[in-house]
Amino acid sequence: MTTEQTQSIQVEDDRSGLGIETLRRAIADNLFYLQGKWPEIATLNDFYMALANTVRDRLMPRWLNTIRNYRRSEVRVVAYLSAEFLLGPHLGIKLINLGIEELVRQAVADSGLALEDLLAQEEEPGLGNGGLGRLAACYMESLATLEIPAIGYGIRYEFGIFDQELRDGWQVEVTDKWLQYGNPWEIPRPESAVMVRFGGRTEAYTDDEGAYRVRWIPARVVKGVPYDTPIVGYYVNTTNTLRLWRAEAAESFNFQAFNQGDYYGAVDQKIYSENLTKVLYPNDEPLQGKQLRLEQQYFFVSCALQDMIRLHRGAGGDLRQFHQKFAVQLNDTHPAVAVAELMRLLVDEHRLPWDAAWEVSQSTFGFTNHTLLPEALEKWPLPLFGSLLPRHLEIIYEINQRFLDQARVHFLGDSQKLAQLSLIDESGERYVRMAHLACVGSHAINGVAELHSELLKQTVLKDFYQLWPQKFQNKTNGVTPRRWLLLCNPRLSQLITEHIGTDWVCQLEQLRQLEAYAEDREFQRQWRQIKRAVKQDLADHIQQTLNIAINPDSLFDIQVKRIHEYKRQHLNVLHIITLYNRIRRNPDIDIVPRTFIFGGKAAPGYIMAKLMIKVITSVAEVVNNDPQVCDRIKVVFLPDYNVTNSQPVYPAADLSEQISTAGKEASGTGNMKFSLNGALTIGTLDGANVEIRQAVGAENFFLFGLTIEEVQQLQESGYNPWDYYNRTPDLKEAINLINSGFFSHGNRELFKPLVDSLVYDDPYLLLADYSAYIDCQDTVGQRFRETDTWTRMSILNSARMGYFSSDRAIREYCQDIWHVTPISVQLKPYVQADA
Ligand code: 9GP
Repeated sequence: MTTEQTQSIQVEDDRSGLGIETLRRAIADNLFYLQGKWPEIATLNDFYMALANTVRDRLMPRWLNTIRNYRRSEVRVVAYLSAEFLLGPHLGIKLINLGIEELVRQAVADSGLALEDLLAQEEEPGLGNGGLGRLAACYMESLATLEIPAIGYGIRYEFGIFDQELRDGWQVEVTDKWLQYGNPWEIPRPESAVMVRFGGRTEAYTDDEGAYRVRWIPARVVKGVPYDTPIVGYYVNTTNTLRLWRAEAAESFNFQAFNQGDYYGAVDQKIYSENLTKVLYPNDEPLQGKQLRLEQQYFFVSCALQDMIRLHRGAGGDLRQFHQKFAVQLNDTHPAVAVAELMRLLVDEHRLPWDAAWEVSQSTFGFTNHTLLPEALEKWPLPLFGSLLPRHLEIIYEINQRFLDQARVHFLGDSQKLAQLSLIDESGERYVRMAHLACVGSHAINGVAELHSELLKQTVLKDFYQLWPQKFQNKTNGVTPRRWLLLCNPRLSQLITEHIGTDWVCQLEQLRQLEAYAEDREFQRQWRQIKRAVKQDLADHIQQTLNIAINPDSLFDIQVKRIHEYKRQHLNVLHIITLYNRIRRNPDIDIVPRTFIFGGKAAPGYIMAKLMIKVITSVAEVVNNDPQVCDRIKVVFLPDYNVTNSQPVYPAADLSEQISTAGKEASGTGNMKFSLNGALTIGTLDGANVEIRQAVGAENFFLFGLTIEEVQQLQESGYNPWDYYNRTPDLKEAINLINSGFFSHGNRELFKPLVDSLVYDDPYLLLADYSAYIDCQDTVGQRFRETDTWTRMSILNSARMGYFSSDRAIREYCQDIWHVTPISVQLKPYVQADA
């Protein structure tokens, strides 16, 4: 978009000007009036805040005009309910999506500053753990770009995912303080606060018309205050809202207690309430007994549904048509209690008959499952659930009874099947099964990659699939090309645009035109030159921050993601040690120099994952300081892996490690970001790897390892890792070296739990996949030496990744689940009377 075009849609308002001098003055004004500073005493952060507010002003007309659309009664709005939104830094993507990056860069330069320095000031909102939260962020961006009316609902955690520091090679968690300097991207809306109840009891009564009803008498009430963040689409006016809720005390100061001299008691309620949205729960930890987590889930779901009902009624809507106004997506089981809450609101508060309310609810909800891991399928102990949400438990019983009556007809005489389907797990201690509640209450259920969706039907949701095959769908994940190519890899983006034009940014399939250049010597040379330059940037960063010198011409072999046994970072470590042993055995051996780069956080309570970090950093210490090998192997652990830190990493990869045990990774999205940026993948047939391999071509993907069927067979036939250990000399040598204390200053105890788990148990089959992995890595090394072949494969990877755009995924959700259509937003000056 040209400057003229950008300007032609501005409203007549003195804060939307985009001239360079106007922008420079706006930054100076904001510095003075909002930050209360003049340039000489302003910090870089002051300038960042001034710039952020300048940009925010410029998106305001789009945002307000978009909000006007939600209010139109005939417009169906997507409501994406997610306990996590991992947005990443705002400023960079907003500049790109508004098409004003170069103008702002110049205005900032005219103020004597560098845009990059201001971008680096932003504390990203780390309101998510990893893939699931980041997916929600990609989807919000695509919804806006595709001009779909949508609202994201979630929690405004005061403390997001912890910051990770490394001390002596161990992960240390440090509190995230993303709000410490204020957040220019949000607007609190206290006037739209809602009340959320907890605990207490229920009581039956007869209403004025003689009908039997139930009322809920809560033990306490918390106020939910919305904070709105604009999500700007790419070169469109649509700017959707992410509405995050903060808990506050309904009455923040208890004067009765204060007057009686109980000063601390007087603020108790405030502290209790605010605790609710204090901190994000790290995943990968057992949830049972974590009452606060259930409180968080119910809190934001109740806020969201009350908000939607208010909006619907405000537009004159009838609650029997609520589902025509809103398509609500449940992002995993975290918001599943919404099914019971909507029923409560419709039946108890708005007096709809049960059957009508149930029809509305089922037509409203869709449910996305993101994992097959049993420990992540939420279930809440009945006593905990009942004491916190007594009315919801009654409603769930009622839903269950009606559901089981229906299922009974289908599975005549099969009481075991009914027990398996029930919303209540009664096999031992009793639990509410949240995935079952989500399935029963939704009209559509989807997995996040083809393989995962199939496995859902065969395993965890098998019984539901038998009952309702028509409800099941697949929606393979996608990532937004704006952040994950255009923003994070400007050099490559420019090269692509020079050859195929700009359409790829919104139609990623257009990348296929690059296939024509895959053999072109000059294009290959430019492609390589860019990869070399971004690798050099990362190498410089690593040198500056970690004081490790790495060779930009070495093969950058990267594994960045949460640390988890199923993701098998320790298999990668076994390969490093194998190479190390080869060099020690034969110092003149000719191997391709490699830099192994890791990044990722371990859940604070996941001891084995933390030990995996320690083993990586310990191997790094030895290898990087061994003069015999350190010009051929380097190992780097990048601390505090988050969205900001990940952006320079994907473009710099030669090799992307996607090596989970087959059947464990639902999809993965990092795999897509790497491949889009021209990395080749070494991977198993797991999650979206399967589809990535199909898309890029088997010859452009390094496949290894057991298939799901082979994993199952091996486990059923009695897998014995000890045998693999004994009969594979290189493996034995690598494991023995860890066990000997070689990497732990002679301490043989340190890694014993990790080694014992591998040789005696190995639930994720590292030892069974080891040989195939090493062989495949040897092929990678050979292929990397064939520079032209490697470059061609790299180009073809990018060229064929079009399918994995979040725009494609969102179009599918819109068509198959939400039944919503785009509506373009007209920019009118914001006039009160028209609102
Ligand atoms: O583990 C999955 C990951 O494979 C997937 O890409 C992501 C987005 O769909 O969701 C992750 N699941 C969770 O974080 C928790 O269920």
